[in-house]
Amino acid sequence: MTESLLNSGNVKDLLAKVSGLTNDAGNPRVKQIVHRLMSDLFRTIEDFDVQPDEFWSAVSYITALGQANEAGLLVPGLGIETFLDLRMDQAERKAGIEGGTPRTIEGPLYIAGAPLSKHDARLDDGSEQGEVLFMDGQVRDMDGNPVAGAIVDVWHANTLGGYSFFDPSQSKFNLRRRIETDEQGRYTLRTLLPAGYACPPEGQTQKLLDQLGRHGNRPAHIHFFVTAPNYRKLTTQINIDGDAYLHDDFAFATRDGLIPAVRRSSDPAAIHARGLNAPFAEITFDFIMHREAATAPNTVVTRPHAEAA
Ligand code: MBD
Ligand code: FE
Repeated sequence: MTESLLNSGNVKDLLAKVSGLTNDAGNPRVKQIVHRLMSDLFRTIEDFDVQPDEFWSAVSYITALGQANEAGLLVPGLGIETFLDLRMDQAERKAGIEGGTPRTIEGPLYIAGAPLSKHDARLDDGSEQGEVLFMDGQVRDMDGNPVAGAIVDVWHANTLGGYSFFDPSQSKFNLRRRIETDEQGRYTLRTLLPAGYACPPEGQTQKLLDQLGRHGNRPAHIHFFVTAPNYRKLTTQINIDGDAYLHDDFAFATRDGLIPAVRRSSDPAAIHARGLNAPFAEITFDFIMHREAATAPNTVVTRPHAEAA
């Protein structure tokens, strides 16, 4: 057994200098975290006897990941976004905040600035055929009071699993809307049932997933940000029940309480009443929000969001 280089004074000094621990400038927290990360990386290289060609293939991988704008896709694929959610849940429990609609990850495909309407919106631009979905629900607080004027910011994929903006074949803000709740805290919407998302098969995220023996599929889902003044921002999704990947999500976002019943309606009178000519689906989903609390971490996550040009 060769002795550990990591325990040698030389490498300890190297890591301290690398991380700026030997100077008085910079940011102390960044220094400590970089020191931990670099120490763990060096240890991994040593423990697994990582060869130079293996190491440089990892550098190429990270370069290509960034160039393909897939860093935000690999993060949920590696469970990191879910881990951040679990930590937020834990911090809230500590602050006495429990229950309400469970949070789940935002994912990388939100676009800010979708059209805003009052109480009701149609999300699809009418260019696609698919199963029409009517959704409705109420935003309430933990005491059961309706939250009037809440903004339900909703986004989802089309029937091919693609998101507008990222899929240039779709119209601007297709399947993306912001809906303001009415006096009873209610919202309604009309859209098309989405298909599940799959990582680009030739992409960098899928390349690593292949090495892990994993698929890159998500069950069909609909994303929401729900916000209202003096309430904690809720970031969540619902899953479409019955999807083959419902409990096998590559992004680990499925949670109990986020799989509402899908009611199918094929009654001719009901179809006619909706102005349709084919069976449709309905989902009712209420959002239960917590009042803002100074003792719990902010739920407004600052991360770059593209804005449609
Ligand atoms: C998605 O639609 C998504 O929601 C996540 C988390 C990752 C990739 C695609
Ligand atoms: Fe998504």
